[in-house]
Amino acid sequence: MPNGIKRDVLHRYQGNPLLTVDDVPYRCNTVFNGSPIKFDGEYLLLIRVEGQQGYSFFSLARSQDGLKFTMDSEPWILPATEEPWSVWEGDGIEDPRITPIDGKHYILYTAAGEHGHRIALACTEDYRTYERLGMISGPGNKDGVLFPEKINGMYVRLDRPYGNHIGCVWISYSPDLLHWGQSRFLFGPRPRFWDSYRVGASVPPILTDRGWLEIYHGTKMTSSGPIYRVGAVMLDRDDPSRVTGQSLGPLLGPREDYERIGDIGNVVFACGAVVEDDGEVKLYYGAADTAICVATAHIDEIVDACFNGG
Ligand code: BMA
Repeated sequence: MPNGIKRDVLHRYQGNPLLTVDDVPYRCNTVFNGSPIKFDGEYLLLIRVEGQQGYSFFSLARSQDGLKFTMDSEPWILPATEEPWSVWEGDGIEDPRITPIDGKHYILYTAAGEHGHRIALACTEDYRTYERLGMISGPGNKDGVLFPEKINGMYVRLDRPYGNHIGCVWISYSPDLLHWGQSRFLFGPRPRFWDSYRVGASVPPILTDRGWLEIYHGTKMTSSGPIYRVGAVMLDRDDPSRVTGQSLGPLLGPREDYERIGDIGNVVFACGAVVEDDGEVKLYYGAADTAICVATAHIDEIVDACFNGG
C-alpha cells in the first residue's frame, strides 16, 4: 500500500514536490501556495513566489497533465508601484485564488502593506493581461475565496477577518464584486481540535450534489509554533451561510519531510483545486512555504468526511 494512504483522506502524489525553487528560471527564495485552473487545454498554476528581497509576487506555471509543471520565464503579477494600489501592496501580494465566472477569471489575493492585510481583486480573461479592480475588504482581512456563481442574485465570498485576534471564516455578499456587506460569522476554531487556533478559507467553494464544499485550512498552536492542516466543511446550496457538515479530522496534515522542513515548517496550505470529470479532486498546496505539491481524493470521499465523522 502506498505510503500514507490509510492515514489521510487526501493522498499525496508520489512525485511531490511538483515545483521548488530549483524549477524557477530566475532568482527567488521559494515557491508555494498555487491556485490551479484548466484553461485553453492546459493546467495553469498561479503561484506565490517569494523573491530574494523577501516579499511575494505571482508567477504562472503550465502543465499538460496537472502533475509536471514548467514555470514561465518571467513573473506575471508584481506588487503595484502606482497609487492607489501601492500603499496596500508594499509588502507583497500573497495567496491568489482563482474563480472563473462568465468567462472572466477573478483573482482574489492578499495585499500586504504598511496598514496590514487586505483582500484585493484582479481579473483576467487570457492569463496574459490583467486588471486590478479594487481592494474589497478593510485592513485585517485575508483568505478571500469567491463562489463560482451568484446565489440569490448576489456574488458571495468567504474571508478571514482578524477580529478579536481570532481567525474565523465569515461570509459576505455583493451586487457587483466591489461593494461587500451582509457579513456574517460562518465557522471558527474548535477548542481541543486540530483547528483550535485559527481557521481560514482555502479553496474557492465547489458545488456538489450535497451543497457547497469548502476546503479550508486550520491551525493548532504548539510550543514550536502552529501546525497548518487541511479540513472541509459543507455549506447549504441555497443559503451558504448555513454550515451543514464538517470533517472531524484533517484531510491532510504535514507528515513528509517537504511539509515538515522549510521556511515555515509543518505547513500544508491550499489555495485551489481542480475537479476532474471523473470526480478526482487535485488539491494543490504549498508545503512548508517552500514547495508546491498535489494530493488527490475522490470528491465523494471528501464530502462523506463532512457528514460521516471523517
Ligand atoms: C498564512 C499565510 C500563508 C502561509 C501560512 C503558513 O498565514 O501567510 O501564505 O502559507 O501562513 O506560513
